[in-house]
Amino acid sequence: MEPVKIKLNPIIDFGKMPIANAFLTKEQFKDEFFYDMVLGYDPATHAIGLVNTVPPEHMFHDHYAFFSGTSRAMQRHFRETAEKLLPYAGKGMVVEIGSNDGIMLEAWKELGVRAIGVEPSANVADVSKSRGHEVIAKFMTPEVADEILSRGKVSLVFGANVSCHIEGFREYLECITRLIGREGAFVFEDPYFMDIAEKTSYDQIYDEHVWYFTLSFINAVLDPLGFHVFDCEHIETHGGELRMYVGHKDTHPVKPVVGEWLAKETDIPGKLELLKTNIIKSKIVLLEILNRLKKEGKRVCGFGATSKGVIVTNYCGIGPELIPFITDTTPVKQGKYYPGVHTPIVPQEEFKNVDYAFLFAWNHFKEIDASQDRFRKAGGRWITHVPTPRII
Ligand code: DWN
Repeated sequence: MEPVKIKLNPIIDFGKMPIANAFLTKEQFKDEFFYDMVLGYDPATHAIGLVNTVPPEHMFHDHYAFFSGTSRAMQRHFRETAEKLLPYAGKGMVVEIGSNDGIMLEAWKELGVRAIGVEPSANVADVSKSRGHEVIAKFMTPEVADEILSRGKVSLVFGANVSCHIEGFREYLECITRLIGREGAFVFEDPYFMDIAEKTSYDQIYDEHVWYFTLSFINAVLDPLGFHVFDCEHIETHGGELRMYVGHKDTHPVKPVVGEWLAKETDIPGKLELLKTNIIKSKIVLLEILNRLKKEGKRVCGFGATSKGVIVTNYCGIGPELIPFITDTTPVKQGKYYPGVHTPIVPQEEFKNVDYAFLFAWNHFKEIDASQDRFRKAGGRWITHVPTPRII
């Protein structure tokens, strides 16, 4: 069968955007890289993705700023996921694409399963290697697939928040289906477009996220390869994701739950149009809130210098005049400036003497709220923009 061809028609134009994980020093302001961020849709395959992509070397390199291990809840999540997927690990190896600092490789190690990480950002891969993990510090290519297969049989390939980053998605799936063959499984979890549309969480749209997945799209790409999604489950991480299980059509019958989720994916063009309208409304209301707090002389800061927050601040035009600083626990982000809007980022220890904190890390709300009792007790209030801008 012919491989799919994807042609994205522009739908939502966000204007110029910086690279979401490119935290800057003052000296770097003048050379900052911007691109036109436009979300597009292909009616033939239901692909939703960025019309203009950024070369991966600009985003994933030896100073990548996101370390998966920064959240306790995510550490727990990966441990529980490894336990859940243990039956798929079989007698072969597990391969994790985008293994970052080794948060999940550690879980496999504890479970006594041989796991190989594939991670192109050298600095995070080094953290993982220093913990004794087997990591190939490269992008996933046919050559890397050969290298892995030369090391042994693969039972399971796993990827969390990485598959949506890969521009050559069809070629990537070709590599993975070669790795797992007819018997193995590929399990991946990424932001689900239906959640983004429902929650107006437009801040999931940025340079690293080339694709916004639906089951309909994944099956369209897999079908000519002889594979399909045979199982899926909705998970709450990162604001709503779909975990999909891929296997060969002859060996993995489709479970009824897949049909149930597919049935929800109706009228994707209509949902994109509604998202477009809701994004504009969200910007207006959020700016009203922040301007009012400023007029009232309230002290406001940002909490969590996330990639997502870069989109909200740049799209809405929220600079240090409305949010003077952002706190974050990641050492490599501290002392730097937020892409595009150049808001200073400070250690979390400096999270004090504020009345309102904008939750850029809204996806970690439960963990953050539980850890910031003092802020709440002192009368502090959170601001969020998901699903609609409001003070909590
Ligand atoms: O897909 C991706 C996701 C999984 O991670 C990548 N493209 C990049 C990254 O996106 P993000 O930056 O939006 O991820 P998070 O997990 O929402 O980032 C949380 C940020 O907040 C980190 O910089 C750590 C920080 N944080 C904090 O300062 N205090 C987090 C917690 C829980 C805290 O208590």
